[in-house]
This record gives sequence, C-alpha cells and structure tokens, in this order.
Amino acid sequence: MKIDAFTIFPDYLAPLKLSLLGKAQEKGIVDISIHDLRSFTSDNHNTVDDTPYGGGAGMVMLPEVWGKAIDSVLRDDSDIIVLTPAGVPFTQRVAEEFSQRSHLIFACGRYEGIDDRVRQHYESDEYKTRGIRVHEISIGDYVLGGGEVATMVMVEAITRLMPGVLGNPSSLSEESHNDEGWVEYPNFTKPAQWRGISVPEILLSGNHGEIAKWRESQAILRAKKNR
Ligand code: 97T
Repeated sequence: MKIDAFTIFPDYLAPLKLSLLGKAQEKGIVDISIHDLRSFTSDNHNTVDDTPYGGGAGMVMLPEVWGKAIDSVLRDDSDIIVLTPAGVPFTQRVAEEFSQRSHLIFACGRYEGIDDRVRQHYESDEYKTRGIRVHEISIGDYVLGGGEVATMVMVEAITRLMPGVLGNPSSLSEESHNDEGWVEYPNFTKPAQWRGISVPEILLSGNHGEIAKWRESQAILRAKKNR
C-alpha cells in the first residue's frame, strides 16, 4: 500500500515513520510519504489560505494549492481522504475497507477547512470513471486543530490490519469475532492477588470452554456499561 499525506506541518506526522509502521515500511508492506503542502504554492509568501467568501471567522485553504498537491500523486486507484469534523465517522469497518485499497491520499486541512471545490472537482464523473474516490472522514465528535492527528489515527488503524504488519495475527482473528472491535473481555496477568483483589477463579481453572463462556458474558456486561 502507498500512502501520501499532505500537511502544512510535516513534523506532526513524523511518528508515522516510527516503530510498528517503521517495520512495516522496512518490510515493504506500506510506503508512507509525507509532503509539505507549502511546496505546492506558487507565490513568494507560500500562501496556503485566504479569507472566506461570504465572510466569517478564520481562513480557508486555497483550492489551487490542494489541486497541485493531489495531482502530483494521483493514480487511477487512489482514495482521497479529507479529514474533517463534518465527515463520515471512522469505524473499524471503514478501516477494514481502506486496508484493502492500494493508494491512500490523506489531505490534512487546518484552519476552517479546504475550499469545497477541491472535493467537488475530484468527485466529478471524470475521476469516478478512473476509479478515484473522495471520502470526507471524521475520527469522532470533537474538534481538533487540524487533520494531522486524525490521519495518524487512521493510518495506525488501517495498516495494522494488513498482512505482515501485526506481530501476532491471532489477535486479528479474535477481533473479527466481534463486529467492530469494541466488545472486549477484561484481562488479568500475574500476580494472582494484587492489592487484595483476586484474579477470577475461572481463569485459573484450565477449563477453556467455561473460560470462553465467562469472557463472552463479561464482554457483553462491559459493553452495556460503557457504550
Ligand atoms: O477537527 C478537525 C479539524 C481538521 C481536520 C479534521 C478534524 C477532525 O477529524 N475528526 C474529528 C475532528
């Protein structure tokens, strides 16, 4: 999988080069490129935004800069992902779908967002017939300073689903038993007693059938309490 991420703060996305993802890149499973949006400007001040038509607070990112940036990497199999609080909610199911794509382009907007004509342009029939799709995605109901952290969340959730990225693939098949990944039983390790609290007897019994039943019921109780 090829990933291209565009931002005016390339340093914010530096963690994508680390640890798990760094290893996945070494193995050649994913290839992540981080691009400075300012390198696609054409004026002396490297302007990326301007005041909104119709008035209002803040600045809007220029369509010309985003057009040049996206065109520089666009392929016939690209998915363009625009991070925005007004987007489609990002879920495990969405992560699974993106994990099977070949080229993801992340557009990290700052300020009040990106001129909407960028979305309209790449959603036109010309691009649709080439197999190019635009996705406006939100990672949750809160407001961030920009799309960078949301991009990191998405890249981590997506790439760990790709074959060879996770160290322990059995944790993936266990996850797939529950539909979105949030039904999880409570876990315990050594010691068997900690601050007067015992590990549940059943987990020490060696009865794998009963343990599985107990974990299932605990997972459902926890989901009811928390969700
Ligand atoms: O709040 C944001 C600002 C810019 C880009 C994305 C976001 C966001 O994404 N998910 C939640 C908020």
